[in-house]
Amino acid sequence: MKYLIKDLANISELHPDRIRKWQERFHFLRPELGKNGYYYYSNEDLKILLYVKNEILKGKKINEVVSKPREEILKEIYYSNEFSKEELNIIEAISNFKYIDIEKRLISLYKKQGFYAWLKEIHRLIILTGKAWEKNFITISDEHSFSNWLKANILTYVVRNFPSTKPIWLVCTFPGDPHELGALLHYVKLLKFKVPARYVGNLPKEELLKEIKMNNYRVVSISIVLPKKWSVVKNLKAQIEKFGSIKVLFGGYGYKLLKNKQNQKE
Ligand code: B12
Repeated sequence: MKYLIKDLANISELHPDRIRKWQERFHFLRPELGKNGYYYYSNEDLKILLYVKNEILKGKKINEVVSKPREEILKEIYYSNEFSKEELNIIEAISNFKYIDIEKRLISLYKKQGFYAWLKEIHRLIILTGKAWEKNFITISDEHSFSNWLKANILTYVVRNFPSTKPIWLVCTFPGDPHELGALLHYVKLLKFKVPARYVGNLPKEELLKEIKMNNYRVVSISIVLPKKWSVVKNLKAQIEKFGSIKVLFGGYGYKLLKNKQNQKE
């Protein structure tokens, strides 16, 4: 991934003039000059810039922070115990779009250790990507493209391994919640248990209700990740149950939090 100075400014929330000044004075960034006359910065430049900013926020002087050679700063960032070496390789592959390396690992894991090891590894990749984003090792675009690729990868696996049958079980996310991966993993587990299920991901509420009303689903699984109020969850459940004897199940990270909160209240 290559960045223009305005991208660095947007991500780091530093003024472009300040970044330019630091670059001229301290030389810790090494942009390449493009044929069009623009400077292009690398992922490493971005990481160093964010590191310098954080150190200054902690109270250090810029001269002190950049007195070390660039290579040493990079080493410090990489080996700050946030991630293991193996995790750093994965993160590097994600930020350089080398998904093929990750795909090969997933295929080999599946062949050697089977379905549950494969599923566990995908779960680990999802969480690792989130942490890498939080720690500024990858951008939000990296996280989005990687999770889209993971989604495609999982769905391809489904098409190759499970016969299509008329579904009786619908799997979706809570309307408006873009976190589809948890729902998708839940769906794959259902298929593994030979449940004829359909996955529709994130639908607007009206479309979801229409889908349930028009088909004879016996169970609907709704995955909640983003925080929801109990009343909103109960309301959706009641709206679905009006269509007949349909079992409505909720699950996911946000649902676990909601239930814990509810239990504390009682
Ligand atoms: C991946 C991810 C994303 C990806 C989602 C990609 C995708 N297509 O799914 C992207 C980048 C899009 C994203 C965006 C956002 N995210 Co996000 N994201 C995550 C992350 C890293 C992982 C979530 C996940 O997929 N978990 C893995 C799944 C597999 O776990 P699971 O949900 O528990 O599901 C399992 C079981 O529970 C079960 N299950 C799931 N559903 C169901 C249903 C039923 C019925 C049953 C029985 C079981 C079941 O099966 C699954 C497999 O075992 C988490 C951080 C984290 N470490 O968890 C943040 C996190 C969920 N995100 C968060 C936030 C805030 C956002 C944003 C709002 C951030 C922002 N500021 O922009 C945006 C959403 C913007 C919007 N449009 O609203 C917060 C949520 C905070 C909260 N709930 O309190 C988290 C926790 C990060 C954080 N620490 O703040 N995110």
